Amino acid sequence: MDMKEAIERIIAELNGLKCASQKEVEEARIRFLGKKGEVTALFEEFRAIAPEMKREFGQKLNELKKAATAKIEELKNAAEEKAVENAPRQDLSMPGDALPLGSRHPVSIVRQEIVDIFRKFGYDVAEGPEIEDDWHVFEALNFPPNHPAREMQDTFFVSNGHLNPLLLRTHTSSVQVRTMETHPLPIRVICPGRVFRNEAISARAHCIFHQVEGLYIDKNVSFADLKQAILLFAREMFGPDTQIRMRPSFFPFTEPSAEVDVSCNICKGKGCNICKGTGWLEIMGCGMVDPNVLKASGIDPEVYSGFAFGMGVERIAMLKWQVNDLRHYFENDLRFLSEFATATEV
Ligand code: 2NM
Repeated sequence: MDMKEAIERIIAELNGLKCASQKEVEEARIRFLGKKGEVTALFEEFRAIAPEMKREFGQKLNELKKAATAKIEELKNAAEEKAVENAPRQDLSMPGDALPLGSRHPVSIVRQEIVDIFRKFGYDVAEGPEIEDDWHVFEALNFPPNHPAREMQDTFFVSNGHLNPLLLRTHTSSVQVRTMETHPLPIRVICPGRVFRNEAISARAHCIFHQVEGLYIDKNVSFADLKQAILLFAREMFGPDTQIRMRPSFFPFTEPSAEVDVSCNICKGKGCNICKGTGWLEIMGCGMVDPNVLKASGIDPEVYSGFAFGMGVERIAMLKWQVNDLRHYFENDLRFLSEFATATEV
């Protein structure tokens, strides 16, 4: 067949070419323009034709290749559009992918649990400033002038060289002083909050941690009331079989003072490595509010008495989940924090 005829035949075929699918377009491309395709074959033949014909056919062949490429491209686009049109429709009413929600921090979970228990007992929540003065943190709480907590190495001072320096509260008792100064009696408050102490960071101590302190002042409040309140709290927090015991202790703001232990809920009192073989876990300090503290806030200790207690939230959280290093609570490692995610929060 001569080349002219072949070119015309291919042009006619290309003009009439129809493809029903992307697959058919690809087959047509291979048929005309592939390595062994018809157009490619003509280029092979072209090498052998007489030199005086090269000019004419060279031009024609180039045009043919251009036309074939354009046609295949056109068919390819059309088939692609059709494929998209025929693809199964997206259901635009489907709900989107849920964004991953964070979860509550374990310290927040435990603080809320403690607060909820005392709210159930009728306590109100009181909050106050983290930056305080000497009066509300020490003086009104019966700390003697030379008490070590008042030293630079124990307390963070915000300003220095002033007559009345500002400092970061070392306990939330300062909030209770503010409550006693302003609130009508009787008082029943719970004070959750962040506190600051200049301590070396270790598995058991941190310079920032969280406390919940409680205060109850009325006529005829006794140590028996304190014991009962703490026993009820311990059973709500650690389970109905929980026992408590009190050991004599000392705090400047209470007299008498005690340290409270709960029976170890891991070994049921038999002794394990959490309770160090003792069967008991220390959870808080407490005592009867010192008459000097009541007086400093304008409450008559001849008429009123009260009890107070304080606990470290991180410490309770460590007992609850058997976490052996306090520093986990401050590192914000998601592998740790996501352990505490509840089903609805994941
Ligand atoms: C504790 C232990 C014992 C306490 C005392 C007071 C206040 F303001 F009434 F004097 N608030 N909190 C207290 C007593 C705190 O924490 C270990």
